Amino acid sequence: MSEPEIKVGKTSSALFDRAPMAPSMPGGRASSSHGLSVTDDIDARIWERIKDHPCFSEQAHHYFARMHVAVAPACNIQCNYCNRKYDCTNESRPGVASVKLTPDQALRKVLAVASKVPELSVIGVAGPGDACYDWRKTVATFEGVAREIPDMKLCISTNGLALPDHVDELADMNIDHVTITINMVDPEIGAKIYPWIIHGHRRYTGIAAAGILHERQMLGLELLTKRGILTKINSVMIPGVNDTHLVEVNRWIRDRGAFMHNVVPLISKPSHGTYYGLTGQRCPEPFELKALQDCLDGNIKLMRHCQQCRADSIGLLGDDREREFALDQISTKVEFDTSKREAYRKLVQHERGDQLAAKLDANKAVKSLGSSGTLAVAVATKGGGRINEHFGQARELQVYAVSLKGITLVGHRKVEQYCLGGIGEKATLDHTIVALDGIDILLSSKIGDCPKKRLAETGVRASDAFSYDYIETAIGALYAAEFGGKPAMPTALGPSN
Ligand code: CLF
Ligand code: SF4
Repeated sequence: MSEPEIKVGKTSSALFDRAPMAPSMPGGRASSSHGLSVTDDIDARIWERIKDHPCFSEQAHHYFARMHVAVAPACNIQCNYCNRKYDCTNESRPGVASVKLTPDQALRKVLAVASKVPELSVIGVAGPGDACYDWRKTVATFEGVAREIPDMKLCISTNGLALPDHVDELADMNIDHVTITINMVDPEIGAKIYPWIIHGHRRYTGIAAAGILHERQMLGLELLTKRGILTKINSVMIPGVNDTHLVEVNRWIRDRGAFMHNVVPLISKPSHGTYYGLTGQRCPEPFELKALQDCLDGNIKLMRHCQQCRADSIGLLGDDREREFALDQISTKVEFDTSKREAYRKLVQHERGDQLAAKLDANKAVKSLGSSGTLAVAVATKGGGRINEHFGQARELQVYAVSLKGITLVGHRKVEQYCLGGIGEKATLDHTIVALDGIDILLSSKIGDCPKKRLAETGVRASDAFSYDYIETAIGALYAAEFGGKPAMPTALGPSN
């Protein structure tokens, strides 16, 4: 039986304590209140273009899914964080092998997934090499998808070197969302990230290679901006190499019309066999990443919900389903069934209006308290903006920071599934406790007494009292209880037991 109400007490607020504005970052500024990243600062025409794209809109990622088709294995550069035996680390977790597809196989898989996953709204080519370098396969895939499912959004991710050659074709194919990975604007720094590139049938190394890459990336971005294509810039944060430099990158891309900046942490282990992995290059700590993101916030829209997806990811961000769609289990003749898709869209249209209203109300209430208190809240969710996942089933938790500035999604923490076959694993819980470092409160739709007690011993208050509530509504109520003297009453379906 779970407690109906969280006992509020002194918060550790470690997430805030450990994430000061990075002093060495030029132009550093405190975090703005861009948690309301959907409609408050975006014009209606742009909102129409991003509202169903899970990466370009934080709100959309609660409702819509992307599917990556791994049709582009060839690459024209070498990044020190990439080993080509693995997925492209621009857009994937290294060490996870991709299934490479031909364009025909990709189309068959897209049709099968679109029939079964009504949330699917975007087909992306994100490697495992470079979508613009392996261009013919990218085009053949998109032509097939556009022919069979005309309302599907198409999206690519690229290192930018071959991008300027294809901007007109991208526009002709109605590709409205492009991601370029830009890690530097100074070739001297670039030479520490890229040992070589192939350009115009020639191989370049060192500063010359990085200089060409930089020029092509900036040209590609400018051309996309001219064509009105929405461009997101991914930057890999590499401590001691480009971490403080990313402030400069942010300024360059903003000046050239980028829509959004997504700073992702380097993922590097010796077992990945990459240059950085083998030479001991460290990855940034979560608080370092947050400090950099806070420093950049307000200059340009920031993405904070990126999953660093595999090149063959399928599903809502954070709820990958690629294992359900092995190619050999998909029939050679797939009938595309649109009915589920249409019904789902109608449902979402209604639901997201409610969610947005709840989010705005909760933010208003938090700000109106005028408190200097802060809270860090982790949430188990399967989407829809609700607390709707059991603690024992969650494989990731979304992290929200609450302060005078409002309620902001600041990232996510990967956890292992605690409950397997109805039994909780102690070792798994120990890992989860480490992953919850700095978190004050954990919200899920259900949690057993045993893990709840163990989490409480480590300072994390866990509750399922807000089961199926909107996330922001629950967090707002908790914040009011903590800092405004109001009881934290569950507001939707009430306490579970
Ligand atoms: Fe894929 Fe990238 Fe398109 Fe999204 S992923 S090509 S923009 S459809 Fe999204 Fe994945 Fe982050 Fe990429 S969460 S890694 S940002
Ligand atoms: Fe690897 Fe992608 Fe870099 Fe190419 S662009 S080397 S595939 S991370």
